[in-house]
Amino acid sequence: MKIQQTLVLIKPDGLVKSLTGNVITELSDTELTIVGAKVVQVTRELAEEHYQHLKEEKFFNELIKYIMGEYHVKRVLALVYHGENTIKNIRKVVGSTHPEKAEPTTIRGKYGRVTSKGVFENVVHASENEKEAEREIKLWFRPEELAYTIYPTDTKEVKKVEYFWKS
Ligand code: DAT
Ligand code: MG
Repeated sequence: MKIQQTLVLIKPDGLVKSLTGNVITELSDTELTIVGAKVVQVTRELAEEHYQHLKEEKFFNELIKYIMGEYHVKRVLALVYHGENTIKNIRKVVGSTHPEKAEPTTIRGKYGRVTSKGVFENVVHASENEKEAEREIKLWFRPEELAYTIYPTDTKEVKKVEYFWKS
């Protein structure tokens, strides 16, 4: 058994369809722990970096528009799950990439669809392997945003502007 962390994104179609509760419930069957969670407005830069391995695909532009929320709502919910064999366990509950080919009982099988433009609205993202999980978690989260991290961290002094609520 291997302790791993994995990045899960509830994509804009999942949020607009109010599927957050359903997705988290399905994922809680894996008995893994959430160690990070935040709502993110995805910039083009973040989207292109996240999906860099698909840059040459003909569906890349549509994919970037979809994850940036141009078809639904401009936010995603980013989560980091922690536990034994997290990557495989989560991918199993999430299902195959193509929603129509995903097992009907998986998240993508239940809630996903393919649009007439050919966009796979597959509700969630989940990291594929350990290397990708590490790359993605470090792309989406800062170390202090995680309750626990398995990757080494470092510190340095920085001059910082802090925001406060106006009184
Ligand atoms: P996964 O999200 O299952 O890891 P992936 O990394 O291969 O799959 O692709 C990332 C996303 O790109 C995927 O969730 C949906 C989209 N995608 C993949 N293949 C596609 C295709 N043939 N047509 C349209 N969109 C596709
Ligand atoms: Mg992938």
